[in-house]
Amino acid sequence: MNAAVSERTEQVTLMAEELARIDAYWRAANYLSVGQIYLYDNPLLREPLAPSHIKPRLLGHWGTTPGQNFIYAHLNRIIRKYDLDMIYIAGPGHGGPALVANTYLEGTYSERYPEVSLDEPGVKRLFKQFSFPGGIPSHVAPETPGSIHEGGELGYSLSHAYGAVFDNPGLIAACVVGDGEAETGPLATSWQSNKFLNPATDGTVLPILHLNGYKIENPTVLARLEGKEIEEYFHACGYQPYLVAGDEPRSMHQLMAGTLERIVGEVRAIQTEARSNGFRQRPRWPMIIFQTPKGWTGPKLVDGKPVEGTFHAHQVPLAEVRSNPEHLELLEQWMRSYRPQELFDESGRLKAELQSLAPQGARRMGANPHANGGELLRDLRLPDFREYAVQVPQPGAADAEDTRVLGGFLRDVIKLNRDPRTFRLFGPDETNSNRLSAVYEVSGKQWVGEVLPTDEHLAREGSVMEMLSEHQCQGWLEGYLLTGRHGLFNCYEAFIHIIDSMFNQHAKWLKVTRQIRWRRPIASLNYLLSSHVWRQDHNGFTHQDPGFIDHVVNKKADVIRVYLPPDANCLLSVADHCLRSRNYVNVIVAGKHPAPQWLDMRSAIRHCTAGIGIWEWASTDRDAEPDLVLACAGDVPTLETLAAAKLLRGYFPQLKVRVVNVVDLMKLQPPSEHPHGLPDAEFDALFTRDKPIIFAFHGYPWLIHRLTYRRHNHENLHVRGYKEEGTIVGDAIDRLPQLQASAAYVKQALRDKLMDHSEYIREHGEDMPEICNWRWGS
Ligand SMILES: Cc1ncc(C[n+]2csc(CCOP(=O)(O)OP(=O)(O)O)c2C)c(N)n1
Ligand SMILES: [Mg+2]
Repeated sequence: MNAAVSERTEQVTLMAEELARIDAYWRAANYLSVGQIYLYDNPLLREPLAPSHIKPRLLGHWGTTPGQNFIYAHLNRIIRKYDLDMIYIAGPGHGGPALVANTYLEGTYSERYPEVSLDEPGVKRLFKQFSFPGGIPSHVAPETPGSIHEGGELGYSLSHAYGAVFDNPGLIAACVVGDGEAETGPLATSWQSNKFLNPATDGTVLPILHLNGYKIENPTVLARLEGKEIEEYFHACGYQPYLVAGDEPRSMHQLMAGTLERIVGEVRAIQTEARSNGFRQRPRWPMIIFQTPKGWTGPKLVDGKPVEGTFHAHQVPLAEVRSNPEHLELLEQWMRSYRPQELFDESGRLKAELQSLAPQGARRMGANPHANGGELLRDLRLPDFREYAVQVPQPGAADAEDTRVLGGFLRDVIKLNRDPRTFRLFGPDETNSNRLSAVYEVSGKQWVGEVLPTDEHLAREGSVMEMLSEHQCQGWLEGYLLTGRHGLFNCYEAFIHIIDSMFNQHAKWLKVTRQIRWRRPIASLNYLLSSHVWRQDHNGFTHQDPGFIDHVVNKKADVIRVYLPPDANCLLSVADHCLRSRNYVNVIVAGKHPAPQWLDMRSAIRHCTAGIGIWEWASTDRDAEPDLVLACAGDVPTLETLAAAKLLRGYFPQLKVRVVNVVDLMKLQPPSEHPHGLPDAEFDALFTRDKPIIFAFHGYPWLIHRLTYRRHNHENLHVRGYKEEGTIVGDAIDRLPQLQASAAYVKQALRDKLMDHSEYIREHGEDMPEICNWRWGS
């Protein structure tokens, strides 16, 4: 890249003394970073380096680290100067040593972990623990003070940053984006977040593209753009890019300091304008293209090969320090090049004149409460969900669209939590399609791009966030939750798979934070999956996949919950519960089509509180042992099960059938596996120890087997899942020997009915009237 991206004046921002101090601070961070990667002992190099001072296994990523240390030191300066409320998001989270070093230098690390003290034994401990058994991860992690972003899986930094600043007008999220990271799909789309950021009511993101030229062993696409392409690219994305490029520390300090001053001025001007005169137009937010050598200040040549400024600097530039004296010598030279004796005092503590470069108290990026969102979290103000109840005088006597009913509740959740706004609804352009449109009665979709008169429900400021990127919705929501707010992601069931991996990472984050005492619980990540698999025939095969539940259930039981409310009142009860919960991922699967309603609100609350139960009104085994258990989970399987129960009643009046409905899927697991699990005795009481069970399930059948394989009656369990051929009644007959004699006629009638039905559908394009108009009570 050779274009100067934005005109730069050669001004002097830093006086010589300040420049020397900020450079020393940077050197201290670099020294502590290299120490973490290599040293087991002799942390301040008080004696010549020997192989015994080196860790047996060398791990860590040097390449990104010096650049991030440089950025952090300069952000500290600008925070202090302008009293900024800023958090730091490390996209290349493999630069763990940088964040650990900086939070240690500013004092937050030792506050969180007193054993890593601010003296020589503390430095030794800091080094040893890094990527060491029983120590800390090599990446920025939940353990790292000041982080809301793991960064191990690249791609989500900028979405997290934007999520963090929505409705946080005073906050700036400085977000370092790796130039390799920038090639991922999620990151590439996240530049567009600026089309959704309101300068009056939201905070700011300062993207800093870390253009160090390389990934693991390839150049990066952005680093090899030509001419003005990179400038034009970011300009077209709506930013004002500033280039900070070079490798000579003195001029780079001046350039970075000057650029940051200018950017703070621009951000303030944008915000003041929008906050005093109202929103006029989408601002052109500044960003930095930070072009420095990968592994800057590290070894230039190793074994005759260039390292600094090449992909060879990505991880551990000197790999054989213990066995190769030349490498050991190079490491010692490298570490001494930072002149540790000028940086740390006799006790091993950062010298006082350098300590004063860090911001104070909660302004330190490692101590900013936004990065430990639970500290700021307040309960939502929730309306009484009972007031949205569908009147159900008898089971099946009313019809409703479940998600539309929920929409009324969510509308009022939005209304009650608008000032300040602490709740947002996210979705990839499906909020209306998922029938949550009542929310638009009180709030629009936030959008700061051009608006045409024919557009609907767009607003400069609103609680609904829609962009056609599941990654973006997920990333925004995570950032919003991690900074102490609440939200819900509504999505088509089939396409939620797109963020499988992001879900994994968030679930891992939650799991780890449970073990970290200073991390306060955050609001749960709530998914509402609608437009589900059973009602997508018109959209076709692409829109059908219930496998997200299987994926979610793979995760640690203490962080995941899966709910399949069978009707609207149950959905209301479940949603209310999920919005109150903390530190979970809640998956709710619900229908949006008109469907019979089964439970009045009182019964729904009882049923959902228990999570599983017998539906007495649908069962015929009251005064005797059941011959058969019909179980169901999911709205359509519930409907099919009830239809089967009714048919069986007609065909075999003497048969004792028990209907069990499952709302909380985790009830099926033993309590040793999941805290919601039913004790074995209760499970046996519901499902019997020896009677056939036919379980109609929303998703793939093997999930139910997986959850119940340790239960007593598992060998009698037959699960009918998604896309199963045949009928529940047919299955029942096959499993009840006492019916065999009379069953042949019934089976034949069923077979004929199925044939008539498929013929009818092919002819008319919809179900037969007797199916459409079927009612439980009639
Ligand atoms: C999604 C994802 N794919 C692959 C990797 C493996 N990986 C770790 S670091 C890295 C290179 C990152 O390059 P860049 O973002 O430019 O960071 P930097 O150069 O600052 O180290 C890759 C591919 C990953 N962590 N995440
Ligand atoms: Mg890179």
